[in-house]
Amino acid sequence: MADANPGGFPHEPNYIGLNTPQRAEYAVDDLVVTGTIPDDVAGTFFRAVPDPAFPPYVSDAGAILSADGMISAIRFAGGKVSTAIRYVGTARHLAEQAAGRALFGKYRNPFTDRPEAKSIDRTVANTTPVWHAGHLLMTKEDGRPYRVDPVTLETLGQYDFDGALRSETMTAHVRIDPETGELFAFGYEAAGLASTTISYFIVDRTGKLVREQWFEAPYCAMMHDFAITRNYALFPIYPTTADLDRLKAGGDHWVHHQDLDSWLGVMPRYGDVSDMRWFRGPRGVSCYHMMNAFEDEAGRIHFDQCLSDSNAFPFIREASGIAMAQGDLNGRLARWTVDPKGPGDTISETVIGPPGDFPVIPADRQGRQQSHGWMLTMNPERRAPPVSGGPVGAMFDMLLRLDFTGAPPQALALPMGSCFNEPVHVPSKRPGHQGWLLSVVDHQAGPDSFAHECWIIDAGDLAAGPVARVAMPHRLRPQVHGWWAA
Ligand code: V55
Ligand code: FE
Repeated sequence: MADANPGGFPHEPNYIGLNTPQRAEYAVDDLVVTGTIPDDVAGTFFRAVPDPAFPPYVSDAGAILSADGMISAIRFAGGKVSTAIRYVGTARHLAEQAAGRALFGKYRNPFTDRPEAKSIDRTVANTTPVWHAGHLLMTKEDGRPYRVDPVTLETLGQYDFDGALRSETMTAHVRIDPETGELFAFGYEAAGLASTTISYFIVDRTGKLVREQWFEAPYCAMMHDFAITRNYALFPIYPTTADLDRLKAGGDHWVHHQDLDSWLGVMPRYGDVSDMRWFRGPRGVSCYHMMNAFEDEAGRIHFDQCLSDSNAFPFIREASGIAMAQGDLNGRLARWTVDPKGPGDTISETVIGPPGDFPVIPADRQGRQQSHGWMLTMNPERRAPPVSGGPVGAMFDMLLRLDFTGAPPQALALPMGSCFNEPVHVPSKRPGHQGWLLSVVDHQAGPDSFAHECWIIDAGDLAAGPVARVAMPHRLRPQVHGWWAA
């Protein structure tokens, strides 16, 4: 086990409370379970849990996004549960381990690195564990993924699809077609820091990269997620932008622009990037995660996203001189509708859900119209501050099931001092059953007192509360994304 003393870290929001560095690798079997684990829940809940191994030498509010990737596994087998967590052995992490101190400076600004860091790949592989074609990849949108052994959690090296990938980057939000098993992905800043080049690539169900194309974005934007339908690939561009001269001057990677247009790039998913059509969206909006996208019978495309009127991350608004409070962002689940064959470049927006993030649908609805989905939100009736933590600074305390066929929403609200991490969906083998949601729930009892449980919730009956709770053996920092591997 690594030294778990967080000494040397600054007393700043990124390093205190729920965000306190843990720096501990471990494996623990036979976790204590309360309730009954459903038979359907047999497999591994992989989680990306960033944790800084060394105190920073620069002041950087964005450091919450550049903590070293750790891969956490919660395994369910025969009614027993075990867990393990390990650092991803990135080139950056290994170099800092060897040096015994931080070598890399501000979030996504290599010009702030120490001289020894020059020419060492600086991605931290901390965002999503992606399971596809028997490969477990730890991803981060600023670089190429790292391959991790799904059993030992040992890092097998950086992954370029057997030499086939040209892009310098790959998104942490891939989309897997439920019928073809193909993985659709992209990378922005694909041709280098602050470049406007985007790669778009397809990996077949055996893990072979079969096609990669490059195209130019209207400007260099933070493209955190994208979407597919049966026939299209959809690339949203929101006006959070990077600039090489600002980076060279030691500045922030991202500045948000309230007065710049957003865009949705639409192309046939097996087509040529020269067929891309750009639809113009509202100015100044921002989104991290899409719930889904699909085509209707008339051939129109619907694109469902957790949208807000500015960037949801306070440190990015601050760097941009934008004085908007979190509560004034007008968050909403927004459906953008475009006609890929019609004239014009306009997007029409319909609000289909409340503010929130971490949207989830059943994997077999990817790219198809979803009848329901789940997401996290803030309990509008909570009378006390939320738990502090994560990149927004406040953790979600309510799980929602939204029904798009007309049924009322369902909610599971946590008591004060508790919060959800992003759930994963586990399908059920029982016909008609909507499956299960797994989420690590953090409980805060005092400024530095936290306990964590993995909850298993009936995805069709949220209000019933967890059917099983697994006590996690150690303190955990906030998770970014998770993945269920049966
Ligand atoms: C996000 C997370 C990131 C990142 C960019 O949740 C955006 C959004 C954990 O890393 O680098
Ligand atoms: Fe994300």
